Amino acid sequence: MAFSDIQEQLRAIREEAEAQLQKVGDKPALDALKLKLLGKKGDLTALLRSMGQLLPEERPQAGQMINAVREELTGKLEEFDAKLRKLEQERKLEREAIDVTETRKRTPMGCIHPISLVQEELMRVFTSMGFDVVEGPEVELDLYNFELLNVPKNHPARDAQDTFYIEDSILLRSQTSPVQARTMLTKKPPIRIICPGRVYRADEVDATHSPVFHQMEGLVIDEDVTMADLKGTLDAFAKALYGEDVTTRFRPSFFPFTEPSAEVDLTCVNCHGKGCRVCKGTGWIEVLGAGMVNPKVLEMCGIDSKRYRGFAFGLGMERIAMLRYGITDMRLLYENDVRFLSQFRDD
Ligand code: 2NM
Repeated sequence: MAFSDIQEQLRAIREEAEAQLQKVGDKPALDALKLKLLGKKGDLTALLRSMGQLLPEERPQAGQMINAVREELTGKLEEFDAKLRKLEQERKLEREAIDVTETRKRTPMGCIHPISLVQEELMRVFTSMGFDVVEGPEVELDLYNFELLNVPKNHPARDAQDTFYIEDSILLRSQTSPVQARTMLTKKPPIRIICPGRVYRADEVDATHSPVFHQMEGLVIDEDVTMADLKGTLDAFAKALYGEDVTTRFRPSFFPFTEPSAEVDLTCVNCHGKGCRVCKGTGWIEVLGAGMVNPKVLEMCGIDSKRYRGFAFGLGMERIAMLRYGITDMRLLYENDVRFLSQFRDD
């Protein structure tokens, strides 16, 4: 081994390195080349070991030359490594690119059930008049559903033919008034509440009946509350819901929990009173029951009937929804056919 051999081999290593580097396409190939050139068992290390065969005075210069090549190659490999990393980063950005202007199919949105729409609107109208919304249990005691509301023991409504009993004195509420009885027992007047919710009656399903339906009942108790306040409240409600030309008509009726009692008609919202098929030519449609709370009910619920009186009313939300949206069969409200429900979207 002569000095010129070292020179020749260094030239060959550099040439080989240059050629191999051209072929490197990824990090593993680069690492392999690095090992081959600069590793412990690599070409340059082997050359360094062979220096023992040189004359002692040749060794320092040969060592310098080998180290210079090592540095040069190290630099080149590092440069190439940086280039590879930059390339990989660019590829990654390209792969992950998101076109923010791309238009996509819209996610189908649900919509609000017509009964919920009606409940929301009724709550909006009555809360704006100062009523609070109160809810209560659907599984009730006979005490709150009937007894405290002055419904006598022999009344047909209490019959298992009409009401779902769970046990002797436990039932599915047939109206939302038990919530009002509970409120009277626990709160001091003045009371101004509406109670919306689900109620249960043993009815066969048809176009106008369902064993489960939705009511909203209202109750006002204060000193000096009169039938005129009831009439004014329901008139305001009718106008808020259907417009200024709609009013109410009271017809005498009977409920055990109110005295006097009335059935309340609204100006037909379809023909505005002229007479049509919806109102059967009368110009009026029955929508509410109402009356002055029976003093017996006030007393049983712990309210002094000498000092306080009250009015109450109740309506079926299905009926309001059917009138509002021109639905002629109540079953549509419970079948949850998307073709029906999707007509009530408000977007
Ligand atoms: C109606 C009709 C008339 C009513 C009465 C009461 C209570 F709890 F105060 F006695 N709540 N709701 C009432 C009165 C309900 O629904 C047709």
